[in-house]
Amino acid sequence: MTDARRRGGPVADIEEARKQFERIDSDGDGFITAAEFKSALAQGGDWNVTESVAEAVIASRDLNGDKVLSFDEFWTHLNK
Ligand SMILES: [Ca+2]
Ligand SMILES: [Ca+2]
Repeated sequence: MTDARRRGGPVADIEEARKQFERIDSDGDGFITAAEFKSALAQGGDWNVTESVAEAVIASRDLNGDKVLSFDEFWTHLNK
């Protein structure tokens, strides 16, 4: 986080974003599903996230309505 602060902008680091995306996308198909998002959060210690919460988060970031997040959608959200 200190790196991003040193650069001083709200623009996220695309390399970091890609790593984060790939960590969440556990089956590596290039899309994040609600189930993948939920287990990523659980691995981060956030066991309170239910499937429906994960679905709502995905839906709020899903630009084309296919119920999964592509890297573009993930990236767009980070840069909002
Ligand atoms: Ca996936
Ligand atoms: Ca989508």
